[in-house]
Amino acid sequence: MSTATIRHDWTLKQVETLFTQPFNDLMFEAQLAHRQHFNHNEVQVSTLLSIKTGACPEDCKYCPQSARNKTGLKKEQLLEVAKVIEAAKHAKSVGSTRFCMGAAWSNPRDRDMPIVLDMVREVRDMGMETCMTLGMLTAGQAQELADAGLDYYNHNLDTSPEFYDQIITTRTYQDRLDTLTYVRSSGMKVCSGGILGMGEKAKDRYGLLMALANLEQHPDSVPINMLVKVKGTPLENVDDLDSFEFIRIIAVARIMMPKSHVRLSAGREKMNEQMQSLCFMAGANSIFYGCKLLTTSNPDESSDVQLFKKLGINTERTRQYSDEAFEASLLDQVEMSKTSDMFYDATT
Ligand code: SAM
Ligand code: DTB
Ligand code: SF4
Repeated sequence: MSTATIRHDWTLKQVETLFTQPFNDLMFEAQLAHRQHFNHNEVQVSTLLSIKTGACPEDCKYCPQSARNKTGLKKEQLLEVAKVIEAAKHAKSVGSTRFCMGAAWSNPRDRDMPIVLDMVREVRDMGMETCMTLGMLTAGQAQELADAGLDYYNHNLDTSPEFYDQIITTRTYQDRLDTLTYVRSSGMKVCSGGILGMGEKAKDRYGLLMALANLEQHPDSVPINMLVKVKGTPLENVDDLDSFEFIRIIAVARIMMPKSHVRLSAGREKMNEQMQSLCFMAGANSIFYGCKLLTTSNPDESSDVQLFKKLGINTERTRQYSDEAFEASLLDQVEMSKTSDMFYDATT
């Protein structure tokens, strides 16, 4: 089987065969696929901001922001646009190229839309790529976001269709697929992945990857989260997933969706440098960068910069904006490198 073929007809058996082969063979196959489509020493970096925190009506069992989970999280209304811009400026100044704004909503209400659309326009005008995750969308809302210039919409399938109702009951798998259809039809790029380590079986992990890879078009970006176990959520005491199972899933995702960015997402704080490096070898080529995810912590920028330096990894630059915007952002990064040992390779 050619390693980097774009396919949408994966069967469970085929995914299992990929997954269960000897580790070195799997890693080799994933590297071949990765090198066919990407600069394998480049990682894309995105920074997250929670623009509306907590009190979410959905019942996602993993989530610290569900109103049903007593996690002691301080809730916050939708942030002012100025606060969002301040955070985006900081993210840009430390070398991030994409700013992802997340809201603890089932779906945005019509009265929220003008505010989030302003956020999109202003962050975009700063020369950063934009991403939002606001819950389910209507076709009309997806089009409004696309028209405002939103580059990516994140909406995860989270797990397999079979395991899904043990994790969320307040909306269906089909609801999620519908939102992904609206996002794709609006012209935005799709970011969709899931969470591992929620007590699912191996076949559920294969099922998640099948559901993603068998979409009409692969998601452009595939976040693979390791569950962050938050006290007060129903999953706080679930057993840890073996690290090699996680790395193998990254490798299988890389092979099944060879042209997509695979993001090593939540859970990096609990992973040592060696584990993260194996994930990059397996084909992960994107991370969340910055000391906070939405409500939980993430490794700080300097430890990521140090790890990238050890591995000879550069951050991927934004290619879609004008040379002027890119030069400005590059200058920011070079300036940073003088003061904080930032590693960006200005020659690439
Ligand atoms: N409320 C919107 C939604 O669910 O579509 C957007 C924000 S929600 C927090 C985005 C994603 O974060 C979820 O789909 C889930 O995959 C991930 N997530 C939430 N809590 C997590 C946790 N404790 N560990 C890992 N990933 C988590
Ligand atoms: C995704 O797949 N992971 C991010 C982002 N998309 C929005 C969120 C992770 C959240 C982890 C728990 C928290 O910080 O609240
Ligand atoms: Fe709400 Fe999103 Fe958390 Fe589910 S994952 S409870 S929808 S914020």
